[in-house]
Amino acid sequence: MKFHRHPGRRATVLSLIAAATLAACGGGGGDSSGASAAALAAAIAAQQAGAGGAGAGNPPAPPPPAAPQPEETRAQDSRQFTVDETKLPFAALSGAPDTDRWWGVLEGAGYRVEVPKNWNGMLVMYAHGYGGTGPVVSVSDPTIRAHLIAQGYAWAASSYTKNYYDVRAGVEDTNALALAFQRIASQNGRTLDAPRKTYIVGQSLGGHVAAAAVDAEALETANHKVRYAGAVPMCGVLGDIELYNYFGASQIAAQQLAGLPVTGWPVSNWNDLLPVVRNALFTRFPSATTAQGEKYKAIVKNLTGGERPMFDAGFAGSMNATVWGTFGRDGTINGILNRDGYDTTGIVYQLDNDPAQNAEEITFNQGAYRLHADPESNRLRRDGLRWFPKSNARIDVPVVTIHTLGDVYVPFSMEQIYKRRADALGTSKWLVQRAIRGISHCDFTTEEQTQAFDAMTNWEQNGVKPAGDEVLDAATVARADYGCKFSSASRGGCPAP
Ligand SMILES: [Ca+2]
Repeated sequence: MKFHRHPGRRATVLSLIAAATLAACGGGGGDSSGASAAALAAAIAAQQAGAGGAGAGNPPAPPPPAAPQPEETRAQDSRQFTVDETKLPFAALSGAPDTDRWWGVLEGAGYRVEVPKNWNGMLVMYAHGYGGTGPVVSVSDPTIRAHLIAQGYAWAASSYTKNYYDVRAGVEDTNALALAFQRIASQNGRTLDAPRKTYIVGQSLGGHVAAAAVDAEALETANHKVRYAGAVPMCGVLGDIELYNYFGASQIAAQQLAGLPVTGWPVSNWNDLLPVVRNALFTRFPSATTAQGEKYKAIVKNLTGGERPMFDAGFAGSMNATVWGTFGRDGTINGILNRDGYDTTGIVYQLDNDPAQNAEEITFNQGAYRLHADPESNRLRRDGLRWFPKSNARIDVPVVTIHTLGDVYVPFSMEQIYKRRADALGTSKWLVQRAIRGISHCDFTTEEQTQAFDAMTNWEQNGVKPAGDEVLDAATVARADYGCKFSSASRGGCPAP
């Protein structure tokens, strides 16, 4: 049992002070100057150690480690968030097994923990979705809470210390809570063993947190390190920055089809252009399109996963408006990055379902304004995870994902991108993906979620690899019954099994 798992916090404070000093001097904290400064410090330390003289029989003291080169800061670092502690207490579920329920604040994040009296020795961390940009952070209970405690699992959920799209905070604060599990139990008068296994499940941004938390890169770079035994990212942002590339590409396509092509980024007068672009593409937004709007719809279909069931309803629904709500922004993801992170250089716009490029598509692609991410925008950091953590698919534990087909906000293409990454790394044997016939974002039934969780745990505990869906074969994904295998029967629309 360790009570002192907080070295990262003190280091961060020191880094901020040092970074502020550097910024005042106009220094940017580049890698090369950092390396030379560290070398100089080491040389001075070695010289001092030598000058001090080693006593007879004593080996010379090793030089003290050089101070870490401070990182630059960004808008997100100076934003203040608070926990509303009156919202932390939570009640037992009626009809559920008897549990202990604890809540509090850990390192600036609110948390809830629930442990069955008859605990099975395993812990499930729940990572919540995007919490908006407000100043108060909130805890959410797992969507499969009843199932978890019925099975004897303990669960814990962090509010994260920060709102905005801060997956770095999500991973660090969720991991910090997992590491504090025994201590929290002890403080509440219950002595527990360390969890035999710790899993992580999450939705949307929390799906990104879950995928990033089981990635080898998190074990290498996070300040709070947790070795998870398995993960269930649901409706997750599994393509990390590719989600934002899709948002940028969508705005560029919409403007070009409306005859108001993007000529610079960000589009500072987007609010003026919005009604014109929208009216050029929709007779009723977002459910009825013009002829140009049909082309936009085809482009979005192909950017979000290709021809597939539920897409039409998803495009006509509120998630399309949510995507349009991101238009007009710059490439910093609201201050999560300092420099442009959007990149559309790899985007191929398709006006039809044929992967080949016809003459109209060639012209469209040649005319499309291209966003180029600054290579420094999301580089590895010296003080923890990347600002926009990667879901590289560098995995060696079971990962079972679910994703709705009609979601155009965090689209099904996230699953395809993640699968391609796993294929390229040879890690696909650890990945099972399930298509769900929902039309919105995260609109799963409880059954679809509990089945995915049970599939992952049965795989991890008993070696029984579960079935999943093929996500990359276009003909398979386009089938009318695609997604029927793992969608609840209550949804209807599928042939009887
Ligand atoms: Ca084509």
